[in-house]
Amino acid sequence: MLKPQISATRELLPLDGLWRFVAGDLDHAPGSRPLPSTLEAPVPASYNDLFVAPSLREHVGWVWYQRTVRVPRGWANERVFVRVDAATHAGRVYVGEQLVAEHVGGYTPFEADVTDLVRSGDEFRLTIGVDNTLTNETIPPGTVEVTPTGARRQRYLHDFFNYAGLARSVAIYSTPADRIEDLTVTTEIDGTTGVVHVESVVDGVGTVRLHLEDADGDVVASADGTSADLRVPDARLWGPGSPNLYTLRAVLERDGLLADEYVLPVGIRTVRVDGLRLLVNEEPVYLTGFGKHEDTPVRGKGHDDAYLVHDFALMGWTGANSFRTSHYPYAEEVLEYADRHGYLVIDETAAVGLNLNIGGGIFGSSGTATFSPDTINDRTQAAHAQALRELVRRDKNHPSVILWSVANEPASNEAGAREYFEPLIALTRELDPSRPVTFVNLGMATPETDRVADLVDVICLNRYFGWYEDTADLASAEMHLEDELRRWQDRHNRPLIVTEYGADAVAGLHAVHTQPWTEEYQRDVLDLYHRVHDRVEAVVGEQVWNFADFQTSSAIFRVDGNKKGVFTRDRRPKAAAHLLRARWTTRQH
Ligand code: GCB
Repeated sequence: MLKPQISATRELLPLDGLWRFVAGDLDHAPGSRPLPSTLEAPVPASYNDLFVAPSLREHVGWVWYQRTVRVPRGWANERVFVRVDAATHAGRVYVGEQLVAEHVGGYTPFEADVTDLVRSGDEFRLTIGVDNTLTNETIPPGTVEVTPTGARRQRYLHDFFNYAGLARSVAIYSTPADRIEDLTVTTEIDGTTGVVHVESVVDGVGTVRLHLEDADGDVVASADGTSADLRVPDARLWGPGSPNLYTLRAVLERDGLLADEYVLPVGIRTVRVDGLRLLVNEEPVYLTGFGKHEDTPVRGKGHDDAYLVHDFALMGWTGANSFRTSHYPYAEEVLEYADRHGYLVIDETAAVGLNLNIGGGIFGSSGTATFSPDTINDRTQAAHAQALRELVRRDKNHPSVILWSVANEPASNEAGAREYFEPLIALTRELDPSRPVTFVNLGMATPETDRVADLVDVICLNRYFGWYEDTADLASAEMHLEDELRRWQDRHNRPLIVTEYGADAVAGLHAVHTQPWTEEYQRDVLDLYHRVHDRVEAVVGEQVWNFADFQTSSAIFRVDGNKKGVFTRDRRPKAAAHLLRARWTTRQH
């Protein structure tokens, strides 16, 4: 699904800014009249932390956004689309009273062709409903319970606040009647020649002509057709720290005239697994970096270019070369930035919390089977498959994305896990045979009890020795970590990435003794992992949990959120950040 853009033939009108806003069910048909409220909410932003009323922060169900939109005068002969980059977790779009789009899944875009409903130069009322409800059959899952006082309360199994609303941009855009609907780019390297394979989907009539330009704007290769190879002699490869990008100019010609143009950055690179190694451009890579969150004060999960740039600046300062989009697909702007700045990305679906025997990283057995007709079931699996399709459809052209993560910490040790995951992993490979696939394993599923790991190319492990286990006993933590990593290596003989390791630390809390929650303790936990990573051959990456402190649901083991950030929520470094910088800026990868 191509991101809207301004090109020689396309226009884009962002609708970011303040929208009228109301929470709750409407007593009239959506879109039929102005919203009955004086509240206004910014787009993009989660709505939860904007206001002071607890009922809005903890709201369960639908909220409504509305504004008027004037269609640019010059769009008379164009097709017009409404595009929503994300509505968390379900969205409905109305043009006037007409329902034009419905979508489930909170972190991937959707759109509607509204050409027949709007007129260039005229205004229309745009209303978007957003539902934050999570059930056993959504990705991520959750359950709505009724409290003793009769209030509805959303429960969920993931350890981050259930921020909701329109956290990414909304826009209308135009395309010509004949248009390029989709482009799929894959790359290979043949000696010193880069081969760029482009599959185009055309909606309408015309001939596709492709031109690849280098950074100076010179055309280095051209080809025609909906399935074409562009060969680039002496290609400058895209890689970690060397973000060489070409520009693919895809043109649709009809009767010798320009019908449509779409411009796409292209990085020529390969990625594959070879034994214990993860290879990018046939060179072994070692990932350093973080599991992150889209999380900032006030905005919640709202995309913000200032935080985008600052977070990457801080990651660069630590020497990180990678991150995981834990635990959902991030805004496309994040991946575009990673492409331009040479970061390696593990791209994850929102399948987090498929585990009824863990909550917020805390082990505990509810005794309920995770995979069963009443819990995580066939319909959850169907929603999960759709989440994978939409992830790959959106992110397939980003060179920064080197690994698809199917899920975070499912109950991969429980009965039914293999039956649930085997088709999903196969689907991911079918959707994109060009990238390796992973899932992120949790500590309860050991090499001996896990039922899924042999199905993936790279095994990602979240481990909390020194925090949830071996608390305040770092010598045992080091021994147990090494022992377990070696068991994974021996059993599966494939690359391991430690995608989570860390400890909570309250910034400013210090101690000379081994004292959990202090900055020194957090630093020492990371340090012990590093010693072990360096001793175990199969470990090809380390991503600390987390880049920054983030908000969670309220719990007695959370202090205004999760404090495992090496930066505070306002992005100030804790002692651990300096440790990472010392290691990652000097380490030979
Ligand atoms: C985990 C989860 C992550 C939590 C983390 C923790 O294993 O993947 O979402 O935030 O543990 O801090 O408990």
